[in-house]
This record gives sequence, C-alpha cells and structure tokens, in this order.
Amino acid sequence: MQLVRLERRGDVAVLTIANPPVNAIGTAVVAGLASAIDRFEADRSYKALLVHCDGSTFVAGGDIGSFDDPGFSAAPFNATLDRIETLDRPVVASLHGSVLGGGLELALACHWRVALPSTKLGMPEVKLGLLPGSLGTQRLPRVAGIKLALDMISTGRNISAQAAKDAGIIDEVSDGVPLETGLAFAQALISRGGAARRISTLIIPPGGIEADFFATAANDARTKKSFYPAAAAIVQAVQASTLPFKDGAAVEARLFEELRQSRESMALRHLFFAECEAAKVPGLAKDVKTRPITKVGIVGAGTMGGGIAMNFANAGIQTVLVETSQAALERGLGMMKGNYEASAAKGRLTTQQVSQRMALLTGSLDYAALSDCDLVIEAVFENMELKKQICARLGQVCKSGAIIATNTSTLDVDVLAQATARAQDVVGMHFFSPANVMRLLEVVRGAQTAPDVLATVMQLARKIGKVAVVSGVCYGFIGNRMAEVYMREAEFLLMEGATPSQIDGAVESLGMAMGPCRMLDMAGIDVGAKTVIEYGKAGGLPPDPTYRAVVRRMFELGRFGQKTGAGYYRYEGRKPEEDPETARIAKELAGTHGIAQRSEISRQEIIERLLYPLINEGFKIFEEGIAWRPGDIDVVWTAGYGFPDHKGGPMFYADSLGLGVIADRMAHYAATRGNAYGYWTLSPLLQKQAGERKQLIDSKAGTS
Ligand code: 3H9
Repeated sequence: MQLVRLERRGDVAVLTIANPPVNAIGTAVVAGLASAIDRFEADRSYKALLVHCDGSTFVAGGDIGSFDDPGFSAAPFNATLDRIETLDRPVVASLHGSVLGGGLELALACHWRVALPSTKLGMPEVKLGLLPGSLGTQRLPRVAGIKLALDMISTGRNISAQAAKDAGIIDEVSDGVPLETGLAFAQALISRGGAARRISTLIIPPGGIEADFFATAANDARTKKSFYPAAAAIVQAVQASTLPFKDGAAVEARLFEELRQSRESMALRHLFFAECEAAKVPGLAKDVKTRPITKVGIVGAGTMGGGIAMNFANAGIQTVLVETSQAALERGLGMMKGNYEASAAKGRLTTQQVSQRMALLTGSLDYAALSDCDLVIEAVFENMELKKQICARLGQVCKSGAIIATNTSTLDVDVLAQATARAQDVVGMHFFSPANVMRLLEVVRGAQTAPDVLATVMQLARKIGKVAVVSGVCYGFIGNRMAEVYMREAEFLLMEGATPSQIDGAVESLGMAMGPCRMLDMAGIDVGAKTVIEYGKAGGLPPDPTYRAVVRRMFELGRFGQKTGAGYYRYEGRKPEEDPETARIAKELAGTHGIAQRSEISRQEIIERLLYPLINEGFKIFEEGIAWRPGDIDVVWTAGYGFPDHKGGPMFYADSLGLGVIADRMAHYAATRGNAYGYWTLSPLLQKQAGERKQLIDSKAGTS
C-alpha cells in the first residue's frame, strides 16, 4: 500500500497520508513524505501544497512502537518538517480527528492550518514519558505563547479546534470533508496571494512572562513529579524556545533522546501497548455479533452498586437499581445525586447534565424491574451463599439473552454461573472502588461464558470509559489474588514490629499510590476480613494460624479503617495518624503466635517482601493461563491498584530488576523465614526464565 500519495487538484498538490489506523509516522511514512516533497519542489506549476490524511484522523503521532528500535532517530522526520516549512509556496494542513504529538508537529511545520470543528489537538508525549521530539517544544510556544504551550505539553491534554483557533495555533475552523475544506482554504489563499509563513522564524518576545516563571515550573516538576523525568525536561525544552530556533531545537533533540532511552518512558510505552492488547480477546472471531445493551440493572445500591450505576448513566444508558428496602434505595440514589452535585460544584458537570443523569437512574424493590434489562450486575457484599441465591433468582427473572454479571472480587464465578442455570450468559465484572472513578474493570470469563457475552462486555467497558482486562477464574482473579500475598506479608511485617507507616512508606517511596495499610483502611478492614473468612470457608487458606491474623483481629475489634476512625491507622477526618494501639495489637498477636519482634526492619526488606511474592504470584497467574499476557497483569495493577506506571506494572518491573535477583531473594527468604506453607516457592516459569537469564516481556512493547 502506498502510504503517501501526491495528486494534482488544479493548482494544488494534494499530499495524502494513508497509514491506518491512526496515520502514525514511521520510517516508511517519512520516506513517502520526502519523495512527495521532491515531486512538489520539482513541479513549479503547483501554487500550493495541501497536507491531509485518509481515514478517521490526521496523524495521531509518531509510531510509538518504533521508539524501541535501538537505531531510532527523530532526525529524518525533523529534517522533512524543515523541508516542508522552507518550501517557497504556501503549505496548508487540513486537520481532522486526533492531531496529536508528531501530527501536531507536522501541522505546525506547515504554513497554514484549517481544522474540522470536531478536531482535537494535543501533545500527549508526556504520558509516554517523553517530550515532543519533532520541534513541538519550539514551534508551539512561538504560536500559542509559552504558558499555554507549557501547559499543553506538561499535561498532555487535548484542546478543541475552536480553542486552538483562539490560541492562534490554527487559522480556521471549517466543517465538511477534510480534503475539500483544505482545498477550499488553499484555493482562497492562492486567489488572495497568500504566501508561505514560517513559525520557526517567530521570536518569543523577551520579558513577556514573569521573571520566575520557569524556575517555579522547574521546581514544581522536580517536587510534584519527581518520578517522571519528562516533567523537568519539558520545562527545560520549552524554556529553550526563547533561544534562536536552531539552539532550542538542539536542546529538544538531546532531551528527547535521553527520555526515549529512559526506563520510565519504556515502562509507559509498554503500558500504552499493553492497554491496547488487553482489549483483544484471543480466539474471538472478528465478526462475533455483540448483544445490544440499552438497559442495565444493578442488584444492590450500596457504595459499589451506586458507583457502578453511575458509569452507565454517564454513558447515557438507562439503569435500574434493585434493593431490599426503600431506605437503602433512597440512600443509594441520594449518594449518587450527591456525587453528581459535587462534580457540578467543581464545574465538571452542568446542572442540566446532573438532571439528565439522575433521570436515567431509577430504583425498585422488585426483581421484576430487571426483566427487560439487557445486562444485570449483582453488586451485593462478598458472601457466596447470598450471591448464589441472587444469581439463581436472576437466572429466572432476566429475559432470554440478557447477560448476568457478578461483581464479585474473589469468589468462584463458575459456581455463581451454575446457580443461574444459564452459565453461558454469565460473566464476572469486577469494578474497583470508587467504581465511577477507577479506570480498571476485570472481566472474568467463566468456563462456559459465551464468546458474544465476552465481546459485548469488552465493548461496553470501552463505552463506559474503562480499561478492561480479561481474567480466568481463580481466587481473587488477577488483581486480588496478587494483593492477597502482598497483604499477607504486610501483616507478617506488622507482627514482626514494623509500623503501618514504615510499611506504606517503603512501597510509596517507589511510587506506589498507597501502601497496603492505607489501602485496606480505605477499602474497609471489614470487607478485607470477610473476604479472608470466605476464602477460609472455601478451603483456600493455608493451614497457618498466623495467616492474615492482624486483619481478622482488627475486624473482631471493630477497627474497620477510615469509616470507623481507626484501623491500621487512627483518623482525624481522612488523615491517617500512627496509632499505638495497632502496635499493641500486633505485639500481642506476635506473642500469641511466637513471632519474634525486631526493633528495625529495613526499607529494602519491606519492599522485597511485599513485591517479590506479588510478582511471583503474577508469574503463576500467567503460566496458569488466568492472564493471557504479562501486560494484562501490568494493566490491572497500574489501572486498579496504584502500582507506579513509570515502573510499567509488576511484570515489567520484574524484568527491569532482573528475574535472577527476584529468584535469589525469594530463595533467601525461604531459607531465613522458612517455607512450610510454600510462601517463597518460585513459580516454575519464574524459575525457568531466571535460570536462562531471560526476561518475561519482549522489549517490543507489550508482547510476551
Ligand atoms: C510522538 O508523536 C513523538 C513525536 O513528538 C516525535 C516523533 C518522532 N503509534 O487507541 P485506539 C494504535 S509520540 C503506534 O484503539 P482510538 C493502537 O495501538 C505519540 N500505534 O484508537 C491501536 O492498535 P491496535 C504521540 C498507535 O480510536 C490502534 O492504533 N501520540 C499510535 O480509540 C487504534 O488505537 C499519542 O500518544 C501511535 N502513535 O483512539 C497518541 N496511536 O489496533 C496515542 C494509536 O493494534 N494514541 N496506535 O490495538 C491515542 O491516543 C489513540 O490511539 C487515538 C485513537 C486517540 C489516536
């Protein structure tokens, strides 16, 4: 396929990029651009050049996959942009879709820009741990001003076509077909004798900005975004736009290359592709017909059910909530209204949007209200017997072809599927709290889940803005199964004498959003303890009396975490304070179970004991086929559990550390702590990869 074409339309040479799906710029496109420019230069009968793209979008960026090539260089594309800008006849870019990164850089090298009203423009490189590497840090400030340019490049946010016009980034907003609007603009330009204009020749006026502007921005980047080297580099590169263009360009080139090779950027690029991959269901026929979802039912209007319902109302889907009492129903609907009103108060929603969303949410005390729903999700608390009863009832009440989903976070989806007597319609939809905010959705495929059910739920997840990862059935699926070993070690460390803030501080120092103690206090110790108790009833727990002894004791004492003002920490409002009572409880348990307390436990030991078993569990999950790809595990932990994205998720992080290091330290803990219950037994896959000195994830982002 020809990726770049040059065709005549009267006086105008039309350059078309056709590189689906998003017209990303890679080596072949750059070569195509160069040859098209050669032809344009050679033919003096053309009066203007129009650059546009086939398909649903203008160029959405450089080809992210190519950044992993050791021989990658931005120089050929940058030289091509330079050639475009220095052309002596006007060059017009006609924009549509997502004009991002290298796409916006291409547009800024053109002399004039026209865009459809629906166009989104942005420089999202920062989300990949990069900065714009094709002169975006130099050209954008020259047209948009330093403040807006720095804001767009630092946040990676998109702006609308109208906002871009107001900021001077584009010249005209015009509706129609991109080729035709671009041609009309180019022809009008020719008629009025419009000439070439070059952003690189613009000079940023000195003194147009506060004297300490860049110092403050650099300080913010260093302190607030210390885990992300791109943040500080972006400030430096944008500051360099006040230098002569060539000098600024050299600064940008150096910084881009440093970032491209940074671990952080590799990790974020891995996650970009891992998220794209996670949406793909292996073996699912492309033409599988999904089931229409126009009405959703939720059983349970508690925090979880309410949060889940809001996702559907946000997407314009009618949703009915079923509860057992009027009071519970009213409480649930009131909570949702309160959440929407809080968003409106922050200016995120209009009052009209609040009313529209609330109008989509109704409540009922009668299961009959679920009979015309296309999807019903049970979201009652984690109790197998209760969930089985509800599933049995849903099996009877739901219409034929309706999907029945369980929001269980740990229980056996196949057992629940059997309870409905229509297992092919059943799937797990594990939302994360707060369900209207957290991006992750674990989709649990049961042994009999029908392919079209899986396809429908994956499509629906995208519609409601979730990143969905498919998991097989096992205790806790991908996320909570790994969290279980992490919590296990956190509790052992408490009993050995570490404080909650030492434990949390250790993993937070790596960039984890929240350590295990704060996490459980927030999620609810009662919820955590009941899950462990349920797991025990199902025979899943090791015969170890010390296993998760702390959470169970806290539960007995009514220390449920934030909601009761005390858990691992004591709370004044939401602020956690160290609580001597926790140390006392841990010491008492240590005494009961004969666990020796130590006055000092190193940060390194805490990190290793929390994260290495978690990684080991991830390996088991992958080799058992519970997760299809290591990247799926990384998406679960970064999107749902606050694992630092700049470390790429636990599996990518394991590769960065070296699997041999993890295997050695696991062996060390097996020897020093004993391994009666197999806590330190290596997954065969981890052992094999470590032995062969191999990585788990191929460096070509996201594939295993
Ligand atoms: C950059 O530009 C650096 C420059 O400064 C310097 C360059 C020298 N590359 O998301 P979707 C794939 S950095 C390669 O489902 P949507 C994606 O993996 C780049 N592949 O579609 C997926 O593949 P698959 C700055 C890319 O309609 C398919 O396209 N730009 C790229 O929901 C469809 O993607 C960005 O960071 C790419 N740049 O959303 C933009 N982009 O079908 C990143 C997409 O195999 N992209 N793919 O799974 C996006 O934000 C969204 O894809 C977009 C479309 C909004 C464009």
